Amino acid sequence: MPQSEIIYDETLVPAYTLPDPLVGLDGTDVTNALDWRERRRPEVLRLFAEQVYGRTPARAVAVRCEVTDDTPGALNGAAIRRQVTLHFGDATDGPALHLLLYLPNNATAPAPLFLGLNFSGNHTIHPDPAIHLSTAWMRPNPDNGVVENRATEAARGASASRWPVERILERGYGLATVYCGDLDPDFDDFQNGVHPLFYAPGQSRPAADEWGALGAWAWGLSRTLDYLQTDSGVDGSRVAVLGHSRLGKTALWAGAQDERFALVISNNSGCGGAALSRRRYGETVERINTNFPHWFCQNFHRYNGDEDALPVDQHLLLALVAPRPLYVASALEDRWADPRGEFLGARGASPVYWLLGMDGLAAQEMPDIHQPVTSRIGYHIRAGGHDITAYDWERFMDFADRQM
Ligand code: GTR
Repeated sequence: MPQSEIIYDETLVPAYTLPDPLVGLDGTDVTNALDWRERRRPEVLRLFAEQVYGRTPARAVAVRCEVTDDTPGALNGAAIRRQVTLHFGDATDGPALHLLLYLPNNATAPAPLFLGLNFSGNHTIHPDPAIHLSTAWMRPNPDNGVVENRATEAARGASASRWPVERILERGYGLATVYCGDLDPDFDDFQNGVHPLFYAPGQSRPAADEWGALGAWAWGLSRTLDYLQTDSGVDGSRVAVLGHSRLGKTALWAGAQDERFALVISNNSGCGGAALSRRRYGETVERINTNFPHWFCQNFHRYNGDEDALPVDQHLLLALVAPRPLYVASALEDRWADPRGEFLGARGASPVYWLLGMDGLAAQEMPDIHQPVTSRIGYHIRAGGHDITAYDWERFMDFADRQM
């Protein structure tokens, strides 16, 4: 069936009814915090697991942490740099996740920090020559110094504009990052990364309700947090998880499942992230499942062109963060990610925050550009396109100063 035209006109957004966060599947109202916590929250979490992202395996695997670098006075004295490899499973050649951590050098107490996945390896976030050059599979990208699926020295610092490391340290935060491809290379196969660690004998792909790539990436964020909570330089009770675009969808799913994350930040996460699927504005469920068949679980493909049949919508994903602080950031020209749908997703999560005694998103209408809203659910829309910029980071840090 041919896909319909891309909707970029608000008047063409179809009428829709969102699932009520405070009405259970059985039709009964959720009237108090305990009922949300013990009944509706687990139900919503299960629906996202079974129908959208796929279930995350409950079984623990062995994790061995190997510190490969521990350098005070890095970045001209601004940082302590640590690099730690997390080896998963018992095999010596099993999957490994490489963590890069910068902490303020002059900290007098364990630092709060931001944790985010990166798209192309730790060495792309800063030109610091001591960052280990990733040897993992990369999508070929001549502009990013990736030749034949491998990073080259030319890739160092290629994404530095997205990671204002010195500024983060100056504001008293640490930064931790890992490459998503260490957990699952971003293509449709499921033969590498962490999925095979959890296969039953004879299994070679996740079942219809089991995790896709986003699920594995989110799992890796939680394993990274396991490590961070053991690092004496880190305040493990103040770790914010953030991500841009596909990695913003992932940050939301990680923050929804793992309540140890103290703050959850979505940057331009769009379809399958903060944006409401039922609006069908810009990227739709069918388009995302067609272009990226491995991101979500197979069950999610049932909703291609049939968003109204979803038992959830993305406001409910955001509601799973409650009562913790949540920040949603949009960009004006990023129409593919549906900025208005992201705002409405955030607003739609508010009733759960109210029930839990918090303000939700303190804006009825979408604010103008560069007018951040800083209630318990924060929101801004900035000028420009699909990216994560210094402006976004400053707002995230302002919000963390206030809410975390
Ligand atoms: C796009 C995709 C978006 C977003 C983006 C990204 O191609 O359609 O959902 O995830 O990639 O991750 O940069």
